[in-house]
Parts: sequence; C-alpha cells; structure tokens
Amino acid sequence: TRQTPASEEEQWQKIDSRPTPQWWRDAKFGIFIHWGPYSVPSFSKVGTYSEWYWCDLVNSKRSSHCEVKEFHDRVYGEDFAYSDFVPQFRCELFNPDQWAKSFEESGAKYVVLTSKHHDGYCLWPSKQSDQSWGRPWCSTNSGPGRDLVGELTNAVRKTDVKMGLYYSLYEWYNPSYLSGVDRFVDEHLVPQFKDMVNRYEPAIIFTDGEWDYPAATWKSAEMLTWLFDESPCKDQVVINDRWGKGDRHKHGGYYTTEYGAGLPNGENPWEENRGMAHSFGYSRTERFEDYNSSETLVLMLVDIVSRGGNFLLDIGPTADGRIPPLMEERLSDIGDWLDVNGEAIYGTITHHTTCQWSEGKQVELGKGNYRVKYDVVNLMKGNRSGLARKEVVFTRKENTLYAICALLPEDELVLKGVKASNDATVSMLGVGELQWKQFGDDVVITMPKLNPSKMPCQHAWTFKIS
Ligand code: FUL
Repeated sequence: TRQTPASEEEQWQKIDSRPTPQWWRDAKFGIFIHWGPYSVPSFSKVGTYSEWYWCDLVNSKRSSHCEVKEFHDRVYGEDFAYSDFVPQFRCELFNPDQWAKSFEESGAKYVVLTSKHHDGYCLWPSKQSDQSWGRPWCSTNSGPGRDLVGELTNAVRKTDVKMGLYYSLYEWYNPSYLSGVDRFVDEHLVPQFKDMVNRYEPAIIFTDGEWDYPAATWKSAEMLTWLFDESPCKDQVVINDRWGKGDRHKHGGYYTTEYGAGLPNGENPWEENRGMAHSFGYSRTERFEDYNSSETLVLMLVDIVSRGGNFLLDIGPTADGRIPPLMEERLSDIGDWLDVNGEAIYGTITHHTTCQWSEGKQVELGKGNYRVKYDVVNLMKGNRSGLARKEVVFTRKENTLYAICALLPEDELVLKGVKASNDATVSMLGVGELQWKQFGDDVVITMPKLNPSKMPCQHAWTFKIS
C-alpha cells in the first residue's frame, strides 16, 4: 500500500530533527564567495552591499539622491542596462586551482560560492535560467563562457576543503517571478535547484532571498525532503535556515547571522557571515581603512569559535577573475595563524568560564576598531555577568583546555578559576612546554623568554592545558 504523502508540518519535523553533520561543526572556518555580473561595476555606497547594485539602481529611480544611480549614469550612461555588464564579466584570469590553493592555505575547511544571487544570473549552465529570462543568463552562454561553479568545484575537490553553494530563492526581476510566484517555483526554482544539486553535489547549500514568501510558497520542505531522502548528497549535505519568510533560527539547518554578533553559545549550530570590509561582492569604493585587519579577523574567528559558532568570511573576486591581493593577504595571514593554533579551533567545543588576567595586566580581546565594527564584545558583556571584559577565550577538546589570549602575557599568565590536575601539562602552541602551578583556584603559567623576531605566530596566542 502507498503511504499518504507527509504534510508540510511532518516534513519540517523530519528536516528540523536532522542533526547538522559533524564535519561542518568541526570545520569552524569557511570562505564565502560573491561573484557575478555585479562584480563588473563593483560599486556600492560605502557600508552597503555591491551585489545589490541592480536593485539599488532600479529603486533609486524613485529617489533623487542615490550614489549608485549617480555613478551609473555618469560612468555607463542612463541607457546602459544591468544586462550590459554581462559581456564584461569575462573572468579571463580566473584560475580555479590557484583559488583552491589560497583557500586551502587559509585554513578554511569549506567554501560557499554564489551559484546564483538575487540577479538570477547563474554561474553554471542552467537551462531554466536561460528559459525564464528569455536570453542567455548563465555563465556558459554569456559572459565568460565557462562553467564557473563546475570549474571551482573540481579544483576545490582536489584539496580537502569542501565545496558548498549559495543559492538565492528569489530573483528580483525574473519575468516569471514577477508574473506569478507559483509558476516560478514549479517551472524554475524547483527544477533548477535539483539540477544544481545533481550536477555538483554541494557539501553545503546556503539558501537566501527567502523573505518575500513563506516556505510553503517556495516549496522548501518539499525540496529539502528530496534533498535528504533522494539526492546524491543526502548523507553529508549541510543546510542553513533561510527557507521561508520569518523562518530564520527556526527551520532548516544551522542558524545564520550576517554582519552580526553571532549567538552566545553552541546550543544550536550557527555561523556568522560577513565580508572583510562592508560588502560581500567586490566594491571598489571600499578603501584600505574599510577592511578589517588580519588581527581583527583572527580575533573574530577565535571569539566565534569560543562561542560554538562557525565563521564564514567572504571574499569578492573581480570581474576578471582575481581575488584582490588584500583579500589574499588576509586569507594567508589567517592560514599562518591556524598553522600554529589550528588544534585550538578545529573540532573543539565551548568551555564557559569567567577568566581574567592577573591584576594590572587586563586587556580587552580586540583593540581599536574591533569593538566598533564587531559588536559581539558588547553582546557578551550583557550575557556574562561579572565579566567586565573579555580577555581570554576558551575552547575545549576532551580533556584539553585551550586558552587563547589576544595579548601576549609578559611574565606570567593567571587563568582564574581554572583547575588542572597535578599531572597536567601546559604548553604554548608553537613554543612548547611551560612551567605552571596551581594556586588555589587559578592556574599560573610562567611565560618563557621569547625572541620577538621568532614568535610562533601573531595576533593571538594559545595555551594548552591537558
Ligand atoms: C543577504 C543577501 O541579500 C546579501 O546580498 C548576501 O548575499 C548575504 C549573504 O545574504 O541576505
């Protein structure tokens, strides 16, 4: 006998109870990539997203005061359409193996590429895209004439970094979307989504653009049921929480926060995503001072991981297919840090304790613009009573505790409220074993003499107690 098909509610129950695969929870650090025709103008009012160029342009027609419109008319002319950028999206210097190498060397364990953003332009040969747009609207039949998703997927799969895909449910100006969402979902979205999954078997699916309609309209539960029951990546695929209006932090997979503070603990799997400056897509208006320093990015990673989250750090490649060197440098610096300190990050869980440096040596985790640009420090203040400042953060793996410090202690490091057993060993990653003593409730570690020109790493230092 045939079973009656599950109701939407039953489908969600099953989807929501599926644990996020452990590999993702252990991975901690991923790289987000926003790349598409918007990478051609690569322009945004500073503080906003360059991948929203088209939408900003259309909406600004109604407002007299818009930097995108002013820029567009001045540089390209009023009659220049967004689609006219596509021939200039040529990616002629795109070298997928080189990208994959940068990703691997950054210490990231996964990558998430925009297979399709809200402009609907696909970075892979999507039949549905060309059909519903009534013109070539994918990267094999226009622009670079290359399957960018396929090429990057193949290159990344040669490393041990996992390949994931971002996919926008809605498309601002798709004629089919504008003329009726139900038909768009049946004839475009569902078959296109399945095609993407079948072709590339992504390790992660980061959906987005869900906010116009409830999940039922997008047929999200139906797509996810197919994904987990039938698709070729059903066992290990990881999903996020952007599947329908109002459903974030409710339905789907891991919780997402965006240019936010993240969540206070690891109760639910979560991931903070943000660019290195203010935008996801490359923006030529962002200057050196808009970019977070390597130090800040390392501290963000450390702080997020200490609260049980993952960090999805975005890069915006250029229309000619390069990763801007400043972004490459940031990735490489994070990689250098993880080379030494990775064991305190990957595969760890949270360890909550209040902890301060010894008197007179109190520091804040993150100095300068860290606090201004990244409000998590303030969030944590509110959540952890008694802890005025966050000086040391902790992670844990079985019987090993890692204390990560944003400033190098001078003579000794006092970890208040940490009890270690008599036979414990204490070491500094990249340096070696250190002398220590238990003084009442505190572990006191004697700092070794370090040669400033031969430091194990920069930005933050890890002490291991096991
Ligand atoms: C948002 C999008 O609108 C942004 O453009 C970006 O893709 C971000 C990750 O998600 O909601």
